Amino acid sequence: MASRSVACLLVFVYGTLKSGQPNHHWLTLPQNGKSTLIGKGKTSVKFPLVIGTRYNIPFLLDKPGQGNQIEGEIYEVDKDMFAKLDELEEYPKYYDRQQQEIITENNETLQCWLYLLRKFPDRMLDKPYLTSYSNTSEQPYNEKSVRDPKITAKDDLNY
Ligand code: PCA
Repeated sequence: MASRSVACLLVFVYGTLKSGQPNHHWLTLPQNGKSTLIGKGKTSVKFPLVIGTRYNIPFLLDKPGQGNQIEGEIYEVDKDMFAKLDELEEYPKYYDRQQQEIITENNETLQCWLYLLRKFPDRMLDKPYLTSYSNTSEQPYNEKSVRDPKITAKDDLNY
């Protein structure tokens, strides 16, 4: 009998991909693939979530145990959408990703992919630790299209 596997990709978003945030359109554009909102969730492990660089980018830093349990949204995506998210987050050059336990509003635990920074300057850990990200006019997120092309992402991290 032929075996059949149904790929189920769960992604936890905590930053600009959340609904109402500046990159949410990536998740809803039909050409990018499919995505279905499963619901809200939070990381089971604490992480530092900071806003950094001259462009006010939200970063979950790979320092488990430090910071807060991070609130976000869980999406089921297809392979095409997952590839698009990797493109947006410039995985693996910029953001890395890993699977983490996410606690749903029903207190279920799901293994979801999330994007995080593995390499970052130490002083990023000195910034305020958020629980839940949202874009604000005091610290407006700068989309890629408005960033200075002469400044590399790596240089920007050291800003
Ligand atoms: N986009 C991804 C990672 C950080 C960001 O701004 C997200 O929303 O989860």
